[in-house]
Amino acid sequence: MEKIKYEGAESTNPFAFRYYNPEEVVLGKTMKEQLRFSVAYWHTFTNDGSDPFGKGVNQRDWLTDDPMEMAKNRVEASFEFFEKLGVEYFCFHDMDVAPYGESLEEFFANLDMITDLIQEKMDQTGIKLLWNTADRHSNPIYVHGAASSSNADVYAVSAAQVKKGIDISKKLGGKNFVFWGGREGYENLINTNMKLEEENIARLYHMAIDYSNKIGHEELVFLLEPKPKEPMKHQYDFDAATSMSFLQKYDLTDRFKLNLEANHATLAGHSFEHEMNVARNYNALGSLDANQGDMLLGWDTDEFPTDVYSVTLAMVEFLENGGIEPGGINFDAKVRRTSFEMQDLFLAHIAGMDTYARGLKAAAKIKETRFLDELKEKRYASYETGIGSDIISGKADLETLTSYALEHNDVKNESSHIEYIKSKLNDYLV
Ligand code: XLS
Ligand code: NI
Ligand code: NI
Repeated sequence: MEKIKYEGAESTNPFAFRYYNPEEVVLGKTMKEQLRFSVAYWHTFTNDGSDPFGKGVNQRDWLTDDPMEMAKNRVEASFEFFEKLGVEYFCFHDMDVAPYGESLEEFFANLDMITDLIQEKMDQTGIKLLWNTADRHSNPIYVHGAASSSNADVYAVSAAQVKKGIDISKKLGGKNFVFWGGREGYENLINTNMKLEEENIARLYHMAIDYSNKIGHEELVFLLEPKPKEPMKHQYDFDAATSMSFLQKYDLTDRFKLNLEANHATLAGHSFEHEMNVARNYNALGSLDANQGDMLLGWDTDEFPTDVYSVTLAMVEFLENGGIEPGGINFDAKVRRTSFEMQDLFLAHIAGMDTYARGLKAAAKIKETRFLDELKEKRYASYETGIGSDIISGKADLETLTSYALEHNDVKNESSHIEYIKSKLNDYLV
């Protein structure tokens, strides 16, 4: 595989970008600076393509029987992949990069060895860590959860993994650390003390903040990643709004923001842009897990994003947020089982990157022409003057509003003409 280059929309080379042109300037920044793409280690280098009905199918030339050897092969393969793809960031769970072995101690030693190798590669290539996280869901000890476990010994192991994760983040110069709920939630409320479990999770997050400060890693942004279900029937960090009220309740908003995933939004019955809008309103849009779900399926299919319409609306929120640094756009996405060749890893990432590039450009045009801004200004114009501005400024109360209403009860509403607006929106996409 050669290095993937931008060749323009007319290119028929499948191993070329047709829209993602890293050096092209969009709204004052290059696409590369705006989008900050990241590869997810788990889906790209550890996933074997198996599903509940069949064994792994993925052809990968780093597979061997010796787990440590394989972990090293993966580091080699991954940095070759990042460089050839032209992606500057990557993300991983502790379990993705190093084998657990026989004990927690052995796991930590394996992690030290592998992260030394990763550090070397980072130094050689300039590729950076977007975020890392502790996988506190795949080990069988987490059967009742991790920080929400009914077993305090399990809580301790989970805390040790978080500590190690923060140490690794410091070692590799990570700017963000993700907490995705995993098994933090419940199957049965009848045997669950939800209040205690949520308080314990909050306690762990405070310990994480304290420890990051203690080791001089106080720049680290913690990111909570909402998801409504899967693996648990009910996940505690259901969606952006639920997660923000959790963070506020437990006084965690100073150091925590959200990592929002497109497919998690749709599982929660929201759109990706809805979740981003909620996060923005709390000044808590931290990073994005880019993928898409299948509206006909009810689980986290983690498909590569190819839906330009949805990505454009997400990019509108992204630009409203002034970009996403120090977060990024991480492809938390896996190739379909039928795309089992090595080269599919390139094709899938190219598809996702081109889709985001098109979404970014469409959203930039929407922003430059003030299409949605004007629409909203006009729609809410009644709050600019008169009684509306009294409501906004706090001058109005129930009595003044009542006397106003009695005099103005001949209310006139305006049509939204939403069909015409949606048709105009299509002009930005096609
Ligand atoms: C699972 C999550 C997970 C997080 C990282 O659904 O998306 O992959 O991003 O733990
Ligand atoms: Ni994710
Ligand atoms: Ni997910």
